Amino acid sequence: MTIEKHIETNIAQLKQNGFVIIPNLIKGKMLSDLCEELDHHFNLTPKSEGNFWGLKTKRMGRIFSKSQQARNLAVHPLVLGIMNKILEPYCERIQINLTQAIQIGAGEVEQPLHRDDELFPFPKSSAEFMVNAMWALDDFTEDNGATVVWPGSNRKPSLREMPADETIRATMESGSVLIWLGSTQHSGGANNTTKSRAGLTISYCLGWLRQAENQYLAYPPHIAKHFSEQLQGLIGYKVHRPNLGWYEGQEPDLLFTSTPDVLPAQDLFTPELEALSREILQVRQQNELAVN
Ligand SMILES: O=C(O)CCC(=O)C(=O)O
Ligand SMILES: [Fe+2]
Repeated sequence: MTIEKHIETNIAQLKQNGFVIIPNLIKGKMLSDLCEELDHHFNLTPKSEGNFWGLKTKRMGRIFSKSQQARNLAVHPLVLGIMNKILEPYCERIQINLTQAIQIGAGEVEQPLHRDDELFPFPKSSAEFMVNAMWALDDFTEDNGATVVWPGSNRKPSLREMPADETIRATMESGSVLIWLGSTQHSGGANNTTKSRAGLTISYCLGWLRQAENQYLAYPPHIAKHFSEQLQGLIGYKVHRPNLGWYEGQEPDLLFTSTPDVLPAQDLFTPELEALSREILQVRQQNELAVN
């Protein structure tokens, strides 16, 4: 199957059910390196505070600084292809909303039901604002905290109590990825085993929204300059055209090289807007010529 076909098939399921599981997308050394990198940091991280985050759960951000493999996952062609297809109708470029590695500890209770797009105070609409990918670092099982998902809740108008008989546990093997829409109701599952369950969330959103995790503080220029150009753009070091997110009227990625103190502001338009503004100027010049 071509990657385009793969993307289409997964999107059809996402739109219908609000989530999709892609089994065993990474394996071998890539998976073991990812787990090793994140394990090291989980061991240093205290448990989170608050009932939403979970009192027996560890959560950590700034993942692209903590794991080289996570940088590769963020631009995985199939996952990024799905994110782009869902979000691009509503923006000029998509961006990273947050990274969070989540280790649900033994005995943790089920997280409160929620939609992730409640972050953005906007009525539920046919547009999607964000989409999440949860990479399983451990096997996700019925008992150890596999994400609880309410299939089809993305198409339901308003939040209501999640009926237990309508929910499923997103069980999957380590190396698989669960993708769910920001409009899908879900929660981190209860962990009724004696071992923790770890997953890595990489969340994407429309390029004109405020990011949940402040990407410029997480990865200031001296750190982000070591990332791939594609990842730099996703973090936000590229203007969302027209004219959103510039530095001194220029593309912010100029900060990765030495920068003169004084810079000219540039139009950072889409090609369509560029053409329109040229056209407006031409018409004005022609009118002036006609008058003179
Ligand atoms: O850990 C999970 O399975 C999901 C967590 C979640 O939904 C959240 O923290 O927003
Ligand atoms: Fe969530």
